[in-house]
Amino acid sequence: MDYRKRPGSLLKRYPKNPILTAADWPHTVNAVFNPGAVRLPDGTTLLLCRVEDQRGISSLWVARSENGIDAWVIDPEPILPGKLCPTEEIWGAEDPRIVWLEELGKYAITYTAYSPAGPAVSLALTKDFKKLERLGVVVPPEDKDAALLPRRIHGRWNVFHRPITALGADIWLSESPDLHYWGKHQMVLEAKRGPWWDANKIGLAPPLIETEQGWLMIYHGVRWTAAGCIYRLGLALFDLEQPSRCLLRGTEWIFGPRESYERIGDVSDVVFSCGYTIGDNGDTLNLYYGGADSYIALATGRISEMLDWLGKHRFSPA
Ligand code: M1P
Repeated sequence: MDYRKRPGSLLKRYPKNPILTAADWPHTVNAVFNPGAVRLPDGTTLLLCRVEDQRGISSLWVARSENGIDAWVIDPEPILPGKLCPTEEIWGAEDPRIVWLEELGKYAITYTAYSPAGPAVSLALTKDFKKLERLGVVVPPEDKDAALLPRRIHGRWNVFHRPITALGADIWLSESPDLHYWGKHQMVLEAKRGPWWDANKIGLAPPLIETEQGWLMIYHGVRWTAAGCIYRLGLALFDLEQPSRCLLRGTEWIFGPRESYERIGDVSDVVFSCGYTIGDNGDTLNLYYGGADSYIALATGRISEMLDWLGKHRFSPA
């Protein structure tokens, strides 16, 4: 019996998970996980999958499906790092987040560019997931888990990201007038301390979701145990016009490793999400996530229920 099965979960797993694995790739790879996601104008779901080869280097591959569940068609080549690999990503590209920028008519892909200098956040723009316009490193190492907001706020672009500082691994926000020069860096969500599920290390999961109540953030929290880390997902809400201002933070995690494809893999006990699509009703959230750094899985929930839950499970610092 699985004692962790709990009724009323905010996110329901697709029963035939995992939906994509290394076995789906046209050649031998080690693992397929942590995809960015977007629904294209024709309704197709596009996943930008992190594919780790048998050297240990990751690249980003486009996979498309009409229903977002199965019959994935995988591009013949990775889109990143690409043939002209810049030095900041000679150890690969990882964990992409995709946001549609209406003002530019382009998708922004923020991803971890990995090199001997450490992981950094890089930004590329694309209209079609074929040609890329590289803007390069946005914030230097050590930093990752980044996503833009989809529109300017008071004339500025905003990027959430997760640097490692003397204080630890917390979520920060930076602003830019032009997507090239970034400043006004500030910490916006601090990892807790002590026994909490989100103590010591947190990071942005997929891009934030714009709602009438604020920017809904799904973030991962890392619990360190004697047996290793447990990566789980929780919720927070940020002010629409002042996105550095956290309005609500949930007390408990809402989704954690439970099934074998989340519990057993290259890194066990990990659920790690970089992307979602939203259904035509504007409320259904299809959350794509990596299980155990090995597989891609899908869970579905409702944004409205997440907001209700957050109002009832708000964290108040003691
Ligand atoms: O192994 C779990 C995750 O570890 C890293 O995430 P973070 O630095 O936020 O803890 C990343 O390498 C991620 O890809 C991986 O899933």
